[in-house]
Amino acid sequence: MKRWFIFTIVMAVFGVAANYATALSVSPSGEVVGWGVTPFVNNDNGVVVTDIAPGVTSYLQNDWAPINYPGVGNVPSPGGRTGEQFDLEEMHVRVVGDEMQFLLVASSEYEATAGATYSLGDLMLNVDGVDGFDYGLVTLMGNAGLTAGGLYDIDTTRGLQGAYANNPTIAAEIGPWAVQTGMMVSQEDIDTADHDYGNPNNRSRSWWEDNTTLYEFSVDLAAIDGPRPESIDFQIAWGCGNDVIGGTFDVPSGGGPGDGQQTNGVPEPATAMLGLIGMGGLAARVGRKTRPRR
Ligand SMILES: [Ca+2]
Ligand SMILES: [Ca+2]
Ligand SMILES: [Ca+2]
Ligand SMILES: [Ca+2]
Repeated sequence: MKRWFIFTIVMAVFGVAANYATALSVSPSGEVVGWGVTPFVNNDNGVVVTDIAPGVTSYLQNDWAPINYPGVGNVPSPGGRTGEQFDLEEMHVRVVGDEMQFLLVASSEYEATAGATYSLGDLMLNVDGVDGFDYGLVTLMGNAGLTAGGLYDIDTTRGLQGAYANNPTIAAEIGPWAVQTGMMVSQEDIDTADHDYGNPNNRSRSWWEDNTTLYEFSVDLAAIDGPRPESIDFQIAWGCGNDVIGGTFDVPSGGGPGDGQQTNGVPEPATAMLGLIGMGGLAARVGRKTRPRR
């Protein structure tokens, strides 16, 4: 018991240190450091895979859109090189301890232009299994004057701007793209990085994956009201509706010594101990990262 406790303390310190080292960076070969993810290595469209990096679920939508846009089909609107500016290309999701992390791969940093300039929306989350987004991670301070990186318990949301606001099919398919009002329940930094991916798929337009922006968003699952969600629907869209990426992520149960105690019916430790145990679990999970998820 005592040895286990010391192990937990050591791993907690290790976990905290690892937690602060989250600045997003990309290796010369294009691998996102700390994620083990190299964008564009898997060229499938509209699929979800778990074999790009251990513990990571990857939603692949490069050069593709889940919406069939008038005149161009399932590509970011309005198609071609302008549409590519709106391409939300990949989302990679994982949970480390109580932190749910999203790695978004996109063509533009917060704003893109097609006639007018439009903003990237917030990361909208449905956590309760009932239709409708419950929380939103605000991605850009300019959207509604809310705090960037803040996780908001949603009161009201914003509908699409621009032409697709008047297309009832597309407006309904995307729904809200940003938080209008709500209560901030936590806040974490948003990290970004840029990388030129050139022509990863040997298509006839090499420059379209240059100037790729990588975003890392973090959500504190402990800040979400109620029991830890078993699955979370997420979505992020441009305010104009020119592309949207989303999916359902199955949240792993905590794992590690903390969860073992709880499932064995041991009385709940004090809040501080929960934090320590969570950190131990985090470090243990990091240590097991070579184990494939499936
Ligand atoms: Ca693309
Ligand atoms: Ca896309
Ligand atoms: Ca909901
Ligand atoms: Ca691109």
